[in-house]
Amino acid sequence: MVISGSLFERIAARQSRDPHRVILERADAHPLTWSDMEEATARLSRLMSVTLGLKPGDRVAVRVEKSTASLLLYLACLRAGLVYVPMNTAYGRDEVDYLIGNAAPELVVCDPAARNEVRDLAIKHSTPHVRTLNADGKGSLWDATEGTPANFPTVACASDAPAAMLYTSGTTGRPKGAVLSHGNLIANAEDLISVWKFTADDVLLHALPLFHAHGLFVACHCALLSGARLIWHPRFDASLVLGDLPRATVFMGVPTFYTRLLADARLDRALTGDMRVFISGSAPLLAETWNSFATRTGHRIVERYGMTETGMNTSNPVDGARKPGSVGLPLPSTELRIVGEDGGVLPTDQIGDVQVRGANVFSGYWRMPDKTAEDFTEDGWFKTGDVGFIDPDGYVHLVGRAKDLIISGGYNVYPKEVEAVIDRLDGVVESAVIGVPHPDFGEAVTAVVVRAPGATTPDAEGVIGAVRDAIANYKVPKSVHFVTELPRNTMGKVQKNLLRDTYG
Ligand code: MCA
Ligand code: AMP
Repeated sequence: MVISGSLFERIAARQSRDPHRVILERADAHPLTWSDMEEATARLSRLMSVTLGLKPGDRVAVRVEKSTASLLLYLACLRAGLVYVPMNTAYGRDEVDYLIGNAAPELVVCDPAARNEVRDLAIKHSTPHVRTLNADGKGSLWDATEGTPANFPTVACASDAPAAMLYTSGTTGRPKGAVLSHGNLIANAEDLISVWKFTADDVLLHALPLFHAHGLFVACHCALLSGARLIWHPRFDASLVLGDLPRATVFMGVPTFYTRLLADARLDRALTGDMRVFISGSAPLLAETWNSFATRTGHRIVERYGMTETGMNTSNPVDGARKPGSVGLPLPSTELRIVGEDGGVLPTDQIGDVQVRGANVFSGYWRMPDKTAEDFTEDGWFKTGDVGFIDPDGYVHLVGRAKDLIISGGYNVYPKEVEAVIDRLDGVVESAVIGVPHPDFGEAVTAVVVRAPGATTPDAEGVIGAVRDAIANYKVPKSVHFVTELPRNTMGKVQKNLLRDTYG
Protein backbone atom coordinates (compact mmCIF):
# COMPACT_ATOMS: atom_id res chain seq x y z
CA MET A 1 0.00 0.00 0.00
CA VAL A 2 1.40 3.44 -0.91
CA ILE A 3 0.72 5.90 1.88
CA SER A 4 1.12 9.61 1.38
CA GLY A 5 -0.06 12.81 2.96
CA SER A 6 -1.30 13.64 6.40
CA LEU A 7 -4.02 11.82 8.29
CA PHE A 8 -5.97 15.07 8.55
CA GLU A 9 -5.95 15.44 4.76
CA ARG A 10 -7.39 11.93 4.46
CA ILE A 11 -10.11 12.67 6.97
CA ALA A 12 -10.92 15.99 5.29
CA ALA A 13 -11.05 14.33 1.85
CA ARG A 14 -13.60 11.81 3.17
CA GLN A 15 -15.68 14.22 5.19
CA SER A 16 -15.77 17.19 2.82
CA ARG A 17 -17.93 15.17 0.39
CA ASP A 18 -20.85 16.02 2.68
CA PRO A 19 -19.72 18.80 5.06
CA HIS A 20 -23.12 19.37 6.67
CA ARG A 21 -23.73 15.76 7.62
CA VAL A 22 -23.58 15.09 11.37
CA ILE A 23 -20.43 13.19 12.30
CA LEU A 24 -20.61 13.34 16.08
CA GLU A 25 -23.59 13.34 18.44
CA ARG A 26 -23.42 14.07 22.16
CA ALA A 27 -26.08 14.22 24.84
CA ASP A 28 -25.47 17.72 26.20
CA ALA A 29 -24.75 19.84 23.16
CA HIS A 30 -25.39 20.36 19.46
CA PRO A 31 -24.24 17.62 17.11
CA LEU A 32 -21.06 18.34 15.18
CA THR A 33 -20.84 18.41 11.42
CA TRP A 34 -17.64 18.31 9.37
CA SER A 35 -17.96 22.01 8.68
CA ASP A 36 -18.04 22.62 12.47
CA MET A 37 -14.93 20.46 12.84
CA GLU A 38 -13.21 22.08 9.90
CA GLU A 39 -13.79 25.54 11.38
CA ALA A 40 -12.82 24.64 14.95
CA THR A 41 -9.65 22.82 13.92
CA ALA A 42 -8.69 25.73 11.64
CA ARG A 43 -8.93 28.10 14.60
CA LEU A 44 -7.03 25.80 16.94
CA SER A 45 -4.32 25.04 14.36
CA ARG A 46 -3.92 28.73 13.63
CA LEU A 47 -3.71 29.54 17.34
CA MET A 48 -1.00 26.94 17.93
CA SER A 49 0.97 27.55 14.73
CA VAL A 50 0.64 31.28 14.16
CA THR A 51 -0.11 32.84 17.56
CA LEU A 52 2.01 30.49 19.70
CA GLY A 53 4.54 29.83 16.95
CA LEU A 54 4.65 26.03 17.17
CA LYS A 55 6.43 24.31 14.28
CA PRO A 56 5.67 20.96 12.63
CA GLY A 57 7.16 18.19 14.77
CA ASP A 58 6.71 20.13 18.04
CA ARG A 59 4.95 18.20 20.76
CA VAL A 60 1.65 19.18 22.38
CA ALA A 61 1.14 17.35 25.69
CA VAL A 62 -2.50 17.05 26.71
CA ARG A 63 -4.00 15.97 30.04
CA VAL A 64 -7.70 16.82 29.80
CA GLU A 65 -11.05 15.09 30.31
CA LYS A 66 -12.62 13.49 27.26
CA SER A 67 -14.76 15.98 25.39
CA THR A 68 -15.49 16.93 21.81
CA ALA A 69 -13.05 19.80 22.32
CA SER A 70 -10.30 17.31 23.17
CA LEU A 71 -11.03 15.43 19.94
CA LEU A 72 -10.89 18.74 18.04
CA LEU A 73 -7.54 19.52 19.66
CA TYR A 74 -6.17 16.16 18.49
CA LEU A 75 -7.40 16.81 14.95
CA ALA A 76 -5.96 20.34 15.04
CA CYS A 77 -2.54 18.94 15.98
CA LEU A 78 -2.72 16.54 13.01
CA ARG A 79 -3.74 19.43 10.79
CA ALA A 80 -0.84 21.64 11.91
CA GLY A 81 1.76 18.85 11.74
CA LEU A 82 2.17 18.91 15.54
CA VAL A 83 2.73 15.75 17.56
CA TYR A 84 -0.15 14.96 19.93
CA VAL A 85 0.98 13.53 23.28
CA PRO A 86 -2.02 12.44 25.37
CA MET A 87 -1.81 11.69 29.09
CA ASN A 88 -4.09 9.51 31.18
CA THR A 89 -6.17 11.87 33.35
CA ALA A 90 -5.47 9.58 36.32
CA TYR A 91 -1.73 10.35 36.18
CA GLY A 92 -0.34 11.83 39.38
CA ARG A 93 2.16 14.68 39.70
CA ASP A 94 5.25 12.46 39.34
CA GLU A 95 3.94 10.84 36.18
CA VAL A 96 3.10 14.22 34.60
CA ASP A 97 6.48 15.60 35.71
CA TYR A 98 8.32 12.73 34.02
CA LEU A 99 6.27 12.94 30.86
CA ILE A 100 6.68 16.70 30.39
CA GLY A 101 10.40 16.38 31.09
CA ASN A 102 10.79 13.54 28.61
CA ALA A 103 8.49 14.71 25.79
CA ALA A 104 9.78 18.31 25.93
CA PRO A 105 6.53 19.76 24.58
CA GLU A 106 6.17 23.35 23.39
CA LEU A 107 2.61 23.46 24.71
CA VAL A 108 0.87 21.67 27.57
CA VAL A 109 -2.93 21.67 27.72
CA CYS A 110 -4.49 20.67 31.06
CA ASP A 111 -7.70 20.91 33.02
CA PRO A 112 -8.10 24.35 34.68
CA ALA A 113 -8.12 22.59 38.08
CA ALA A 114 -4.55 21.35 37.46
CA ARG A 115 -3.27 24.63 36.04
CA ASN A 116 -1.01 25.72 38.93
CA GLU A 117 0.60 22.32 39.31
CA VAL A 118 1.15 21.95 35.57
CA ARG A 119 2.44 25.52 35.24
CA ASP A 120 5.08 24.78 37.94
CA LEU A 121 6.14 21.66 36.04
CA ALA A 122 6.21 23.61 32.78
CA ILE A 123 8.51 26.20 34.35
CA LYS A 124 10.73 23.40 35.69
CA HIS A 125 11.06 21.89 32.20
CA SER A 126 11.18 25.21 30.27
CA THR A 127 7.91 24.47 28.44
CA PRO A 128 6.94 27.81 26.91
CA HIS A 129 3.15 27.53 26.81
CA VAL A 130 0.43 26.21 29.16
CA ARG A 131 -3.27 26.48 28.26
CA THR A 132 -6.40 25.00 29.85
CA LEU A 133 -9.39 23.06 28.57
CA ASN A 134 -12.15 21.65 30.76
CA ALA A 135 -14.67 18.86 30.17
CA ASP A 136 -17.13 21.40 28.70
CA GLY A 137 -14.56 22.56 26.19
CA LYS A 138 -13.98 25.86 28.03
CA GLY A 139 -10.67 27.30 29.17
CA SER A 140 -7.84 29.55 28.08
CA LEU A 141 -7.11 27.45 24.97
CA TRP A 142 -10.61 27.76 23.64
CA ASP A 143 -11.02 31.40 24.74
CA ALA A 144 -7.94 32.33 22.75
CA THR A 145 -9.44 30.98 19.53
CA GLU A 146 -12.27 33.50 19.65
CA GLY A 147 -11.67 36.07 16.97
CA THR A 148 -9.05 33.85 15.30
CA PRO A 149 -9.80 33.52 11.59
CA ALA A 150 -11.36 30.14 10.77
CA ASN A 151 -8.99 29.24 7.99
CA PHE A 152 -5.75 27.35 8.03
CA PRO A 153 -3.93 25.55 5.23
CA THR A 154 -3.38 21.97 6.39
CA VAL A 155 0.34 21.35 6.81
CA ALA A 156 1.49 18.85 4.18
CA CYS A 157 3.59 16.10 5.62
CA ALA A 158 5.33 12.92 4.57
CA SER A 159 3.82 9.63 5.65
CA ASP A 160 6.70 9.04 8.06
CA ALA A 161 6.18 12.38 9.82
CA PRO A 162 5.28 11.90 13.50
CA ALA A 163 1.58 12.35 14.29
CA ALA A 164 1.33 11.28 17.91
CA MET A 165 3.44 10.00 20.75
CA LEU A 166 1.86 7.71 23.31
CA TYR A 167 3.67 6.72 26.47
CA THR A 168 3.90 3.09 27.38
CA SER A 169 5.63 1.76 30.45
CA GLY A 170 8.34 -0.83 30.45
CA THR A 171 9.41 -3.87 32.40
CA THR A 172 12.43 -1.89 33.49
CA GLY A 173 13.00 1.82 33.52
CA ARG A 174 10.62 4.68 32.95
CA PRO A 175 7.80 5.01 30.40
CA LYS A 176 8.79 5.30 26.76
CA GLY A 177 7.23 7.54 24.12
CA ALA A 178 6.11 5.43 21.15
CA VAL A 179 6.14 7.70 18.10
CA LEU A 180 3.41 6.89 15.57
CA SER A 181 3.62 8.41 12.11
CA HIS A 182 0.76 9.61 9.91
CA GLY A 183 1.51 6.60 7.67
CA ASN A 184 1.29 4.13 10.59
CA LEU A 185 -2.10 5.51 11.61
CA ILE A 186 -3.53 5.68 8.09
CA ALA A 187 -2.40 2.14 7.17
CA ASN A 188 -3.88 0.66 10.33
CA ALA A 189 -7.17 2.54 10.04
CA GLU A 190 -7.63 1.53 6.40
CA ASP A 191 -7.03 -2.12 7.30
CA LEU A 192 -9.55 -1.99 10.13
CA ILE A 193 -12.17 -0.24 8.01
CA SER A 194 -11.85 -2.97 5.42
CA VAL A 195 -11.72 -5.93 7.85
CA TRP A 196 -14.58 -4.60 10.00
CA LYS A 197 -16.50 -3.40 6.92
CA PHE A 198 -17.12 0.14 8.14
CA THR A 199 -19.30 2.31 5.91
CA ALA A 200 -20.90 5.74 6.13
CA ASP A 201 -24.07 3.99 7.33
CA ASP A 202 -22.40 2.91 10.57
CA VAL A 203 -22.95 4.57 13.92
CA LEU A 204 -20.15 3.92 16.42
CA LEU A 205 -20.98 4.25 20.12
CA HIS A 206 -17.76 5.70 21.61
CA ALA A 207 -17.37 5.26 25.38
CA LEU A 208 -13.60 4.68 25.57
CA PRO A 209 -11.09 7.11 27.03
CA LEU A 210 -9.39 9.34 24.47
CA PHE A 211 -5.82 9.09 25.75
CA HIS A 212 -4.98 5.55 24.56
CA ALA A 213 -4.69 3.93 21.15
CA HIS A 214 -8.01 2.08 21.48
CA GLY A 215 -10.28 5.10 21.96
CA LEU A 216 -8.17 7.69 20.12
CA PHE A 217 -6.96 5.82 17.05
CA VAL A 218 -8.96 2.62 16.55
CA ALA A 219 -12.40 4.03 17.27
CA CYS A 220 -12.04 7.62 16.01
CA HIS A 221 -10.10 6.83 12.85
CA CYS A 222 -12.48 4.05 11.77
CA ALA A 223 -15.38 6.48 12.05
CA LEU A 224 -13.73 9.61 10.66
CA LEU A 225 -12.15 7.87 7.66
CA SER A 226 -15.25 5.87 6.72
CA GLY A 227 -17.80 8.63 7.23
CA ALA A 228 -19.53 6.74 10.06
CA ARG A 229 -21.28 8.76 12.78
CA LEU A 230 -20.01 8.82 16.36
CA ILE A 231 -22.28 8.77 19.42
CA TRP A 232 -19.98 10.33 22.01
CA HIS A 233 -20.05 9.31 25.68
CA PRO A 234 -17.62 11.10 28.02
CA ARG A 235 -16.88 7.83 29.85
CA PHE A 236 -18.13 4.25 29.99
CA ASP A 237 -21.37 3.96 31.95
CA ALA A 238 -23.08 0.60 31.30
CA SER A 239 -26.55 2.04 31.78
CA LEU A 240 -26.02 4.93 29.33
CA VAL A 241 -24.43 2.59 26.80
CA LEU A 242 -27.44 0.26 26.98
CA GLY A 243 -29.68 3.28 26.45
CA ASP A 244 -27.87 4.24 23.22
CA LEU A 245 -27.20 0.78 21.76
CA PRO A 246 -30.50 0.75 19.82
CA ARG A 247 -29.26 3.83 17.88
CA ALA A 248 -25.81 2.36 17.15
CA THR A 249 -24.41 -0.25 14.77
CA VAL A 250 -20.89 -0.73 16.18
CA PHE A 251 -19.54 -0.84 19.74
CA MET A 252 -15.91 -1.13 20.83
CA GLY A 253 -14.66 -1.82 24.30
CA VAL A 254 -12.25 -3.54 26.66
CA PRO A 255 -13.45 -6.84 28.19
CA THR A 256 -14.55 -5.05 31.40
CA PHE A 257 -17.13 -3.13 29.32
CA TYR A 258 -18.60 -6.45 28.19
CA THR A 259 -18.70 -8.04 31.66
CA ARG A 260 -20.39 -4.88 32.98
CA LEU A 261 -22.96 -4.92 30.15
CA LEU A 262 -23.63 -8.60 30.88
CA ALA A 263 -24.21 -7.76 34.55
CA ASP A 264 -27.21 -5.65 33.49
CA ALA A 265 -30.43 -7.63 32.97
CA ARG A 266 -31.56 -5.23 30.22
CA LEU A 267 -28.92 -6.57 27.79
CA ASP A 268 -30.79 -8.85 25.39
CA ARG A 269 -31.45 -9.62 21.73
CA ALA A 270 -34.10 -6.95 21.31
CA LEU A 271 -31.83 -4.16 22.58
CA THR A 272 -28.93 -5.19 20.33
CA GLY A 273 -31.02 -6.24 17.32
CA ASP A 274 -29.85 -3.38 15.09
CA MET A 275 -26.18 -3.71 16.04
CA ARG A 276 -23.87 -4.84 13.25
CA VAL A 277 -20.81 -5.74 15.33
CA PHE A 278 -19.32 -5.67 18.84
CA ILE A 279 -15.50 -5.46 19.01
CA SER A 280 -13.25 -6.18 22.01
CA GLY A 281 -9.56 -5.68 22.68
CA SER A 282 -6.75 -4.32 24.91
CA ALA A 283 -6.94 -7.33 27.25
CA PRO A 284 -7.88 -11.01 26.99
CA LEU A 285 -11.59 -11.62 26.50
CA LEU A 286 -12.50 -14.79 28.37
CA ALA A 287 -14.23 -17.46 26.24
CA GLU A 288 -16.82 -17.51 29.03
CA THR A 289 -17.64 -13.83 28.43
CA TRP A 290 -17.75 -14.39 24.65
CA ASN A 291 -20.16 -17.32 25.08
CA SER A 292 -22.42 -15.51 27.59
CA PHE A 293 -22.61 -12.50 25.26
CA ALA A 294 -23.48 -14.72 22.29
CA THR A 295 -26.20 -16.49 24.28
CA ARG A 296 -27.76 -13.29 25.59
CA THR A 297 -27.58 -11.17 22.44
CA GLY A 298 -26.91 -13.49 19.50
CA HIS A 299 -23.75 -11.43 18.78
CA ARG A 300 -20.34 -13.09 18.45
CA ILE A 301 -17.88 -10.47 19.72
CA VAL A 302 -15.04 -9.76 17.29
CA GLU A 303 -11.83 -9.90 19.32
CA ARG A 304 -8.73 -8.16 18.03
CA TYR A 305 -5.18 -7.66 19.32
CA GLY A 306 -2.96 -4.62 19.29
CA MET A 307 -0.36 -2.55 21.06
CA THR A 308 0.46 1.10 21.47
CA GLU A 309 3.63 0.62 19.39
CA THR A 310 1.92 -1.18 16.53
CA GLY A 311 -1.73 -0.23 16.49
CA MET A 312 -3.83 -3.27 15.72
CA ASN A 313 -2.12 -6.45 14.50
CA THR A 314 -4.85 -9.08 14.21
CA SER A 315 -8.61 -9.39 14.26
CA ASN A 316 -11.25 -12.05 14.01
CA PRO A 317 -13.13 -11.54 10.75
CA VAL A 318 -16.56 -9.96 10.41
CA ASP A 319 -17.19 -12.37 7.52
CA GLY A 320 -15.94 -15.80 8.50
CA ALA A 321 -15.29 -17.80 11.63
CA ARG A 322 -14.87 -15.84 14.84
CA LYS A 323 -13.07 -18.02 17.33
CA PRO A 324 -13.57 -17.39 21.04
CA GLY A 325 -10.20 -17.32 22.79
CA SER A 326 -8.38 -16.34 19.58
CA VAL A 327 -7.40 -12.81 18.54
CA GLY A 328 -7.94 -13.74 14.90
CA LEU A 329 -5.95 -13.33 11.70
CA PRO A 330 -3.15 -10.85 10.92
CA LEU A 331 -4.47 -7.64 9.33
CA PRO A 332 -3.76 -7.19 5.59
CA SER A 333 -0.71 -4.91 6.14
CA THR A 334 0.69 -6.82 9.12
CA GLU A 335 2.97 -9.83 9.08
CA LEU A 336 3.02 -11.89 12.28
CA ARG A 337 5.32 -14.75 13.23
CA ILE A 338 6.03 -16.89 16.26
CA VAL A 339 9.68 -17.42 17.17
CA GLY A 340 11.44 -19.76 19.57
CA GLU A 341 14.19 -18.97 22.07
CA ASP A 342 16.86 -19.23 19.35
CA GLY A 343 14.99 -16.71 17.16
CA GLY A 344 13.92 -19.38 14.67
CA VAL A 345 10.38 -19.24 13.27
CA LEU A 346 8.16 -21.92 14.87
CA PRO A 347 5.65 -24.08 13.01
CA THR A 348 1.87 -24.05 13.50
CA ASP A 349 0.58 -24.79 17.00
CA GLN A 350 3.93 -24.21 18.72
CA ILE A 351 4.08 -21.60 21.46
CA GLY A 352 6.68 -18.84 21.22
CA ASP A 353 7.25 -15.08 21.14
CA VAL A 354 4.99 -12.99 18.92
CA GLN A 355 6.76 -10.66 16.47
CA VAL A 356 5.13 -8.30 13.98
CA ARG A 357 6.20 -6.24 10.97
CA GLY A 358 4.26 -3.90 8.70
CA ALA A 359 3.09 -0.42 7.81
CA ASN A 360 1.29 -0.18 11.17
CA VAL A 361 4.44 -0.68 13.25
CA PHE A 362 6.08 2.40 14.79
CA SER A 363 9.67 3.24 13.96
CA GLY A 364 10.95 3.76 17.48
CA TYR A 365 10.82 5.20 20.98
CA TRP A 366 11.34 8.91 21.45
CA ARG A 367 15.00 9.64 22.19
CA MET A 368 15.70 6.01 23.16
CA PRO A 369 17.71 4.51 20.27
CA ASP A 370 19.13 1.70 22.44
CA LYS A 371 15.71 0.60 23.65
CA THR A 372 14.39 0.80 20.08
CA ALA A 373 17.26 -1.35 18.79
CA GLU A 374 16.66 -3.88 21.57
CA ASP A 375 12.97 -4.28 20.67
CA PHE A 376 13.47 -4.87 16.93
CA THR A 377 15.19 -7.81 15.25
CA GLU A 378 17.87 -7.08 12.67
CA ASP A 379 15.40 -7.79 9.88
CA GLY A 380 12.86 -5.29 11.21
CA TRP A 381 10.42 -7.39 13.23
CA PHE A 382 9.06 -5.83 16.44
CA LYS A 383 9.22 -8.03 19.54
CA THR A 384 5.80 -7.59 21.11
CA GLY A 385 6.57 -9.29 24.44
CA ASP A 386 3.44 -11.39 23.96
CA VAL A 387 3.53 -15.18 23.82
CA GLY A 388 1.24 -17.25 21.61
CA PHE A 389 0.79 -19.64 18.72
CA ILE A 390 -0.84 -19.77 15.29
CA ASP A 391 -3.38 -22.55 14.72
CA PRO A 392 -3.74 -24.53 11.47
CA ASP A 393 -6.39 -22.06 10.22
CA GLY A 394 -3.93 -19.18 10.64
CA TYR A 395 -5.67 -17.74 13.73
CA VAL A 396 -3.44 -16.27 16.43
CA HIS A 397 -3.90 -17.32 20.07
CA LEU A 398 -2.21 -15.40 22.89
CA VAL A 399 -1.34 -17.56 25.86
CA GLY A 400 0.70 -15.21 28.01
CA ARG A 401 3.21 -12.42 28.15
CA ALA A 402 6.98 -12.54 28.37
CA LYS A 403 6.80 -8.98 29.68
CA ASP A 404 5.95 -8.48 33.35
CA LEU A 405 2.68 -6.67 32.68
CA ILE A 406 -0.68 -6.54 34.47
CA ILE A 407 -3.74 -5.46 32.44
CA SER A 408 -6.46 -4.13 34.74
CA GLY A 409 -9.70 -3.02 33.10
CA GLY A 410 -7.75 -2.46 29.87
CA TYR A 411 -5.11 -0.25 31.52
CA ASN A 412 -1.53 -1.50 31.64
CA VAL A 413 0.27 -1.55 34.95
CA TYR A 414 3.95 -2.40 35.10
CA PRO A 415 4.70 -4.00 38.51
CA LYS A 416 8.10 -2.29 38.74
CA GLU A 417 6.49 1.13 38.97
CA VAL A 418 4.25 0.09 41.90
CA GLU A 419 7.05 -1.86 43.60
CA ALA A 420 9.29 1.22 43.45
CA VAL A 421 6.73 3.26 45.43
CA ILE A 422 6.21 0.51 48.04
CA ASP A 423 9.92 -0.24 48.41
CA ARG A 424 10.70 3.34 49.42
CA LEU A 425 8.35 3.20 52.44
CA ASP A 426 9.93 3.06 55.91
CA GLY A 427 9.58 -0.44 57.32
CA VAL A 428 9.51 -2.14 53.89
CA VAL A 429 12.38 -4.41 52.84
CA GLU A 430 11.00 -5.34 49.42
CA SER A 431 7.81 -6.08 47.53
CA ALA A 432 6.47 -7.99 44.55
CA VAL A 433 3.45 -6.80 42.62
CA ILE A 434 1.41 -9.33 40.65
CA GLY A 435 -1.90 -9.54 38.78
CA VAL A 436 -4.54 -11.95 40.06
CA PRO A 437 -7.85 -12.81 38.36
CA HIS A 438 -10.59 -10.27 39.06
CA PRO A 439 -14.24 -10.54 37.96
CA ASP A 440 -14.57 -6.89 36.93
CA PHE A 441 -11.07 -5.75 35.88
CA GLY A 442 -9.83 -9.11 34.49
CA GLU A 443 -6.69 -8.79 36.56
CA ALA A 444 -6.30 -6.95 39.87
CA VAL A 445 -3.07 -5.35 41.04
CA THR A 446 -1.96 -7.20 44.20
CA ALA A 447 1.07 -6.41 46.38
CA VAL A 448 3.08 -8.90 48.39
CA VAL A 449 5.25 -7.05 50.91
CA VAL A 450 8.17 -8.00 53.16
CA ARG A 451 8.45 -5.74 56.20
CA ALA A 452 11.65 -5.23 58.22
CA PRO A 453 12.00 -7.68 61.11
CA GLY A 454 9.77 -6.55 63.98
CA ALA A 455 8.09 -3.80 61.91
CA THR A 456 4.29 -3.60 62.08
CA THR A 457 3.95 -0.69 59.69
CA PRO A 458 3.08 0.08 57.04
CA ASP A 459 -0.14 -1.91 57.18
CA ALA A 460 -2.26 -2.63 54.08
CA GLU A 461 -3.94 0.78 54.29
CA GLY A 462 -0.56 2.49 54.58
CA VAL A 463 0.72 0.74 51.45
CA ILE A 464 -2.44 1.51 49.49
CA GLY A 465 -2.44 5.15 50.65
CA ALA A 466 1.20 5.63 49.66
CA VAL A 467 0.66 4.26 46.16
CA ARG A 468 -2.52 6.32 45.75
CA ASP A 469 -0.59 9.50 46.67
CA ALA A 470 2.20 8.74 44.21
CA ILE A 471 0.75 7.33 40.99
CA ALA A 472 -2.45 6.86 38.97
CA ASN A 473 -5.40 5.36 40.89
CA TYR A 474 -5.85 2.30 38.64
CA LYS A 475 -2.30 1.22 39.63
CA VAL A 476 -3.24 1.10 43.35
CA PRO A 477 -3.21 -2.47 44.75
CA LYS A 478 -6.67 -3.86 45.36
CA SER A 479 -5.14 -6.06 48.10
CA VAL A 480 -1.89 -6.29 50.07
CA HIS A 481 -0.35 -9.41 51.65
CA PHE A 482 2.56 -9.51 54.09
CA VAL A 483 5.17 -12.29 54.04
CA THR A 484 8.50 -12.82 55.77
CA GLU A 485 10.32 -13.48 52.50
CA LEU A 486 9.61 -13.64 48.76
CA PRO A 487 10.05 -16.98 46.96
CA ARG A 488 13.17 -16.89 44.75
CA ASN A 489 14.69 -19.26 42.22
CA THR A 490 18.34 -20.30 42.23
CA MET A 491 19.21 -17.20 40.21
CA GLY A 492 17.69 -15.03 42.95
CA LYS A 493 14.74 -13.96 40.77
CA VAL A 494 11.37 -13.58 42.53
CA GLN A 495 9.06 -16.41 41.45
CA LYS A 496 5.94 -14.44 40.69
CA ASN A 497 4.20 -17.53 39.33
CA LEU A 498 4.26 -19.00 42.86
CA LEU A 499 2.83 -15.79 44.28
CA ARG A 500 0.08 -15.84 41.64
CA ASP A 501 -0.73 -19.45 42.61
CA THR A 502 -0.94 -18.48 46.27
CA TYR A 503 -2.90 -15.23 46.01
CA GLY A 504 -4.79 -15.74 42.73
C1 MCA B 1 -10.92 2.59 37.42
N1 MCA B 1 -10.46 1.98 38.53
C2 MCA B 1 -9.71 0.95 38.17
C3 MCA B 1 -9.72 0.95 36.78
N2 MCA B 1 -10.47 1.97 36.33
N3 MCA B 1 -9.03 0.04 38.90
C4 MCA B 1 -8.34 -0.88 38.24
N4 MCA B 1 -8.30 -0.95 36.88
C5 MCA B 1 -8.98 -0.05 36.13
N5 MCA B 1 -8.95 -0.09 34.78
C6 MCA B 1 -10.75 2.31 39.93
C7 MCA B 1 -10.39 3.73 40.27
O1 MCA B 1 -9.06 3.75 40.71
C8 MCA B 1 -11.35 4.02 41.37
O2 MCA B 1 -10.85 3.46 42.58
C9 MCA B 1 -12.59 3.23 41.00
O3 MCA B 1 -12.15 2.19 40.11
C10 MCA B 1 -13.64 4.07 40.31
O4 MCA B 1 -13.00 4.85 39.27
P1 MCA B 1 -13.77 5.26 37.97
O5 MCA B 1 -12.86 6.06 37.11
O6 MCA B 1 -15.13 5.79 38.33
O7 MCA B 1 -13.94 3.84 37.29
P2 MCA B 1 -14.77 3.43 36.06
O8 MCA B 1 -15.35 4.61 35.35
O9 MCA B 1 -15.71 2.35 36.49
O10 MCA B 1 -13.63 2.84 35.09
C11 MCA B 1 -13.51 1.51 34.76
C12 MCA B 1 -13.34 1.41 33.24
C13 MCA B 1 -12.08 2.22 32.85
C14 MCA B 1 -14.57 1.98 32.56
C15 MCA B 1 -13.19 -0.06 32.90
O11 MCA B 1 -10.95 1.69 33.53
C16 MCA B 1 -11.84 2.23 31.38
O12 MCA B 1 -12.45 3.01 30.65
N6 MCA B 1 -10.95 1.38 30.88
C17 MCA B 1 -10.59 1.35 29.45
C18 MCA B 1 -9.12 1.39 29.31
C19 MCA B 1 -8.68 1.54 27.87
O13 MCA B 1 -9.24 2.29 27.05
N7 MCA B 1 -7.64 0.83 27.49
C20 MCA B 1 -7.10 0.83 26.14
C21 MCA B 1 -5.59 0.95 26.19
P3 MCA B 1 -10.92 4.25 43.96
O14 MCA B 1 -12.37 4.57 44.14
O15 MCA B 1 -10.38 3.25 44.94
O16 MCA B 1 -10.05 5.43 43.74
S1 MCA B 1 -4.94 0.91 24.50
C22 MCA B 1 -4.37 -0.68 24.42
O17 MCA B 1 -4.33 -1.37 25.38
C23 MCA B 1 -3.99 -1.33 23.10
C24 MCA B 1 -3.50 -0.43 22.05
C25 MCA B 1 -5.18 -2.08 22.59
O18 MCA B 1 -4.99 -3.24 22.19
O19 MCA B 1 -6.27 -1.51 22.59
P1 AMP C 1 -0.40 -1.31 25.33
O1 AMP C 1 0.99 -1.35 24.82
O2 AMP C 1 -0.55 -0.58 26.59
O3 AMP C 1 -1.25 -0.75 24.31
O4 AMP C 1 -0.86 -2.80 25.59
C1 AMP C 1 -0.71 -3.76 24.61
C2 AMP C 1 -0.82 -5.11 25.20
O5 AMP C 1 -2.17 -5.41 25.55
C3 AMP C 1 -0.44 -6.19 24.22
O6 AMP C 1 0.96 -6.35 24.08
C4 AMP C 1 -1.12 -7.40 24.83
O7 AMP C 1 -0.34 -7.93 25.89
C5 AMP C 1 -2.40 -6.78 25.40
N1 AMP C 1 -3.56 -7.01 24.53
C6 AMP C 1 -4.13 -6.19 23.63
N2 AMP C 1 -5.20 -6.77 23.04
C7 AMP C 1 -5.30 -8.00 23.59
C8 AMP C 1 -6.19 -9.10 23.42
N3 AMP C 1 -7.23 -9.04 22.58
N4 AMP C 1 -5.98 -10.22 24.14
C9 AMP C 1 -4.94 -10.30 25.01
N5 AMP C 1 -4.08 -9.30 25.23
C10 AMP C 1 -4.25 -8.16 24.54
